[in-house]
Amino acid sequence: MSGADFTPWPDELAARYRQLGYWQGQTLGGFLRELAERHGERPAVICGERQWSYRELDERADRLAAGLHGLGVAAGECVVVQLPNCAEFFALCFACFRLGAIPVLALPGHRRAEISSLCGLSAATTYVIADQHEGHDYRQLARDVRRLSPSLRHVIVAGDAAEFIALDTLYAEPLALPERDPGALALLQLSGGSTGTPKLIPRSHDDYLYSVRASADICGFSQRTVFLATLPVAHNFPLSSPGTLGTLHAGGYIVLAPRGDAATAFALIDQHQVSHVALVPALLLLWLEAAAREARRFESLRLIQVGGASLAPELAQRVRPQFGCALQQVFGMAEGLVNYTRLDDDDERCLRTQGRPISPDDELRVVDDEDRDVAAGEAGHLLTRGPYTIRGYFRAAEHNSRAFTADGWYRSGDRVRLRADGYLQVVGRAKDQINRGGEKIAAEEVEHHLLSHPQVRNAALVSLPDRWLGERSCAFIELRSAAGSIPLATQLKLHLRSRGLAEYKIPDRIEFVDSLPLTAPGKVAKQVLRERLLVPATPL
Ligand code: OOB
Repeated sequence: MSGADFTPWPDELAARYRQLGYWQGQTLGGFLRELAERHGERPAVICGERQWSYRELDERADRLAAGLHGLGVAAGECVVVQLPNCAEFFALCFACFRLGAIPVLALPGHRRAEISSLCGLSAATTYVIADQHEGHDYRQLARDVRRLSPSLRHVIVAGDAAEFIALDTLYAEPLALPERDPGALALLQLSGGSTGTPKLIPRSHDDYLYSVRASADICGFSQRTVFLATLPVAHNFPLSSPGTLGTLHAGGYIVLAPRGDAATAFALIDQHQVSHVALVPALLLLWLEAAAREARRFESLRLIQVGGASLAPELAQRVRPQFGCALQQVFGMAEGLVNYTRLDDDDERCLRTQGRPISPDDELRVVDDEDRDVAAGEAGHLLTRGPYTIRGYFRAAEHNSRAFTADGWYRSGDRVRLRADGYLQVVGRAKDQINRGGEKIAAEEVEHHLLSHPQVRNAALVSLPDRWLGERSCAFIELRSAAGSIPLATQLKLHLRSRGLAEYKIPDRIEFVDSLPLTAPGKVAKQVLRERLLVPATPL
């Protein structure tokens, strides 16, 4: 990888992070090797009827690395991984780590628009999918993506491969592969984003593993931890905060849920005596309602972590009475910084704050619109730097000059209050993004797709408060002259789907307006639009 791909930390800080033991000089491939030596036959991953021990996962990673090598996948090449919660996800990611190939962690909900733009940005040579999941046939998606992505050479399928390569046929005799550089790029996470095109987040072995180890310690993960992965495992929260990797680090085991709904999850909790789970607030709400209906007890649960979107204190306070376990709030970002309430925090902190950072070396600033520090305890924009927060997005020099300050602070786009006790409260968001039940939608990306419709003159996507998801999306549309056929809301949605946009990005509501309100510099006044949505509609 060249310097332009991956902005390094300044040398003196890198030296400090090593000296303090945050960066331990281990690769993710080496991490699994060490765990397999320590935990051998203990279970590591449970996926439906299948159970893989640490030794088996380690061996599968070696054999898949050899298979990928045999296909011609080389160190430094990007591999777009779009798998549901299944054991193969782990075998494949660790195979990439050992080979030095870079997994690009796509979400199962992504479709042609997202995957082809990830392939373009990363020049991926390989795309890994499941045959089908939740009624969607990913092989059809792969056919479309392949047409649009000249760099793609291989499509690998877990399950029935059709004309592609079956993942199961790739297991080969292990090879002696060279050790990778722990400071090098290990994986690319997806940014929630606020711009027209997705951004990739380059994480190194050293920095990612630090966040995993430190998170597992903070969250009390141990050999007794049984972690239920309900959110898509490619997401940073269930992957590393402490998530599945933190569970492996602690010597516990992962139970993979194919989906997050209460019926599926509750059955798995009973069956495997699950102790830890990570949820977004929208899922917590569904679980609370289902548990209350069924008057359920959850003897094995020790900790429910909730993060990814704002958690209302009213919801937070229902956790212990309903589930009989502790609640931990998690405020994190795939770019790095993760904050946790601590296991011994009092109720006030657990219910009303979003925790404090992992590391003593996480630096936080809260600033006004001119980057001046606000008075202590006042709300402002959160900027951060630290041992596991990136210094720049992948191949995005121009965007980096806006998303980071000249001295390397990441502009999170979140508005927070930093309390005297060091705890953060998230009070809002300045970035142009909709947080739909934890799924992030970059407004500009959807607006660009809407503008591609011949009848749309201007479009603005804003958030709409929602009891179940926290926020939904509403598109305000200004049409071109009445000449020609006027599209209906459903036609605009069809238009977006035909462009291959993920379903969660399709606007929940569409409002046609004569003209969009503008601010003085001529930008759409989104605050005015959001306020309009709060005024009850006048009956006709
Ligand atoms: C997590 O990561 P991303 O990259 O999907 O999204 C990050 C953004 C944050 O900048 C913030 O806007 C929002 O999601 N967010 C929260 C929150 N946790 C994340 N907003 C309010 N309250 C919270 N507790 O979402 C993520 C990554 C690692 C751990 C946990 C979440």
